[in-house]
Amino acid sequence: MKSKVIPLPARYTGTESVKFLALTVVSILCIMGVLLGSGLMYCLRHRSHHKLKEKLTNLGADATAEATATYQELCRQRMAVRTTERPEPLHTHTHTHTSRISSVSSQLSDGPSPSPSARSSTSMWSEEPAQSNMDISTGHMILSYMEDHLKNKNRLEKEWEALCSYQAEPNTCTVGLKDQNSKKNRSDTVIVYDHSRIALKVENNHGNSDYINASPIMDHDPRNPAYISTQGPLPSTVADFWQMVWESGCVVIVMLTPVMENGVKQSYQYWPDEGSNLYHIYEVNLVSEHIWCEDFLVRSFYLKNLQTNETRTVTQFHFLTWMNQSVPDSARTLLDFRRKVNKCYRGRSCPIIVHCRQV
Ligand SMILES: *[C@@H]1O[C@H](CO)[C@@H](O)[C@H](O)[C@H]1NC(C)=O
Ligand SMILES: *[C@@H]1O[C@H](CO)[C@@H](O)[C@H](O)[C@H]1NC(C)=O
Ligand SMILES: CC(=O)N[C@H]1CO[C@H](CO)[C@@H](O)[C@@H]1O
Repeated sequence: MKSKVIPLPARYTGTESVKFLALTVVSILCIMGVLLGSGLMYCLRHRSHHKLKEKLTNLGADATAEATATYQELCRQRMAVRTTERPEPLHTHTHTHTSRISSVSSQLSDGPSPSPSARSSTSMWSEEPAQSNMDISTGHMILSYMEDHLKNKNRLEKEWEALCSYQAEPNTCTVGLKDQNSKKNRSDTVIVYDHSRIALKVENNHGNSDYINASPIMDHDPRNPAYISTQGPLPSTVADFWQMVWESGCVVIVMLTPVMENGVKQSYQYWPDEGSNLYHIYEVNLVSEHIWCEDFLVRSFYLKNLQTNETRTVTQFHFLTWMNQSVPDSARTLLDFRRKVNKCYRGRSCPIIVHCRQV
């Protein structure tokens, strides 16, 4: 029995081992191919990353401004992999470019909001909608734009001068200059154009007027403004202001000036210190005041129309350190502020009312 059985498995094993050998060789070739391919890809990506980093470093040597350094830092972080769940040092991520793309979609979904103390530089960009499109080629584009600016140092200034001499057409301000309206302007240099102003409902106005110094700013929808820019309310226009908030359906107010600066009033405080205040038929209740950092805070108001008994919650984002005739110290803080506003506003279609002192 044994002598008959043994040759069979032996023959069988023989053909099998040839098959196995062939299979092994093929698999090894395949694996080597894959390894080579991915190695090549890694090298290419690494090189392009490296080039970019070199460019960034060169830029740094070139430009002295602190703003440039901040920008570089932001760019670097942008290029780096950010998985907010893994707060590891940034530089360890720089080469795992491929995993970044897959992680982007997960970041876009509404994750838990970062706590105020966790204002890490990486989380700062994570909720930007533009994120999904930001890749290495966009990075290159931004860089070349910046390089261009560094080469033509006065280009920005020229653009600014051109912008300042620009006059919109038509540019009449007859409504804002009327006797009964001019006292409602904070300054005679910044008055709404007749063709683009917010008109209040006369029947709901305490002075039977439709005038407020405020302009709609359109984005993609020509019928509904994305923003309304206005002046910091005066004591005499605060009821008009809340009427505009009510009638425009606004739920987010962005205030970019401190109330007081060097003893000079920048804007009338149009909300109560605590409890509620009545401005004509608009009752404003201060619900909460959340001091996010020394640069900005967030207030929540309960707004009630006493004529209809309807109510609404309004959130005010108040930036405290953008001083008169200057720019904010930290671009990062301003971007952080902007991100908070966008996050609160996301998915809504009503205009954001934004004001500093004059507009
Ligand atoms: C609003 O509420 C008050 C008090 O509850 C009531 O007297 C009044 O009739 C209400 N007005 C409307 C328009 O519902
Ligand atoms: C703004 O700053 C300028 C110059 O620093 C000053 O003359 C002016 O009075 C300031 N205005 C207000 C409203 O603080
Ligand atoms: C408060 C106030 O009256 N502000 C100004 C509004 O605009 C006119 C000119 O149209 C100025 O004279 C006012 O001082």
